[in-house]
Amino acid sequence: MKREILLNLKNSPLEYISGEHLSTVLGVSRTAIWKVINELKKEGYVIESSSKKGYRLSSTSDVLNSFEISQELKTKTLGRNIVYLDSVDSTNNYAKKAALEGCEEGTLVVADNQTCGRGRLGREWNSPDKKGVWMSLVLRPEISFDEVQIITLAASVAVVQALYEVAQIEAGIKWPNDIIINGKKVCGILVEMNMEIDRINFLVLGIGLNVNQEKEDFSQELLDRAISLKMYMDQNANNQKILKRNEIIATILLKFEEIYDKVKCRAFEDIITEWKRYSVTLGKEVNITHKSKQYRGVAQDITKDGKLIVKCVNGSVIEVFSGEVSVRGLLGYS
Ligand code: BT5
Repeated sequence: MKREILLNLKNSPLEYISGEHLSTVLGVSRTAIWKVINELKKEGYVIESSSKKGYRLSSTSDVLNSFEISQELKTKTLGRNIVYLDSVDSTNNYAKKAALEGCEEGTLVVADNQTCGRGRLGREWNSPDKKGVWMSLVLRPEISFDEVQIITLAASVAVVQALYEVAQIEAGIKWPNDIIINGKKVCGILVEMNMEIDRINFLVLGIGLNVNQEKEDFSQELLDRAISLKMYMDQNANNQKILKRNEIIATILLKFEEIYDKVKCRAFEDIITEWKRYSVTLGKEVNITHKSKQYRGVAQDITKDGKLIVKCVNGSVIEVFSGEVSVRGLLGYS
């Protein structure tokens, strides 16, 4: 009954619906309706109540759950099996276990809160409650170990395109896995794999996207290099769209599905071409840290399997693999 009440409220976003109308349509008492409305409020839905007019769902509700995501979803396979969790250590950890137990490709694990969100190389990923999109997708592509990087590139392109579609935000990609707005990181991508000697069993594609954080939600250290969509939109008075995490997730999945089809038919060049359109790294001077050694040079290109080609100041040209390095622009973070 909860879903029916929600759908009724959603279908008339501008008008109040009376308790009496709901009780007639659903064949239950007004008290039963009132109880369900209170449950929905507890789940985070903002519902305006008026004793005379009834109930109205506020457009500011940003509630994340499987139902909300599937309402928005337009994909064929990705996200058709959704695991929603209030809180989890890491959605990547959960997705890995689900994959080991044989869950279907495209299974989506999404959480409001991560207590141990992870970045690359054992770094921490700050994932405060209800402030962002913390999600992982289980993938079973037929690619080799050497080609895994294409998934990070494909996901980066999908996120950039989704941000434009949802909020007309023009983001860029900092190699290998950061999405940048105004020179600050709004999203990070972590691809982890499970493999045997000669083949990949599955990949877990983790995406962490800052959505609702205010400045105060970041530590001083992160504030210098991180931003949320809300912070960006608050700075741009002409862009005041209300952000809904489920809509953002559904759009990322749709964009990723389009580009993942290219992975499946091995059209890697197309993905690289798209990636280059959004790159903020190519042509820039970069500092590369690899096993505590520093290299300085200009990022020239990426190889078709996603390695960054850097011409070093000493004239040598090196190819760097994402797992090994940290890349910094010479002027600040990006
Ligand atoms: C990443 O690592 O950027 C990959 C982040 C992936 C997070 C997702 S959330 C869902 C899934 N479940 C997980 O447990 N992880 C994935 P890396 O390139 O190593 O960047 C990590 C660095 O980014 C940290 O050392 C901080 O400097 C910075 N950082 C941490 N939290 C951040 C945040 N919320 N926004 C921006 N920067 C952040």
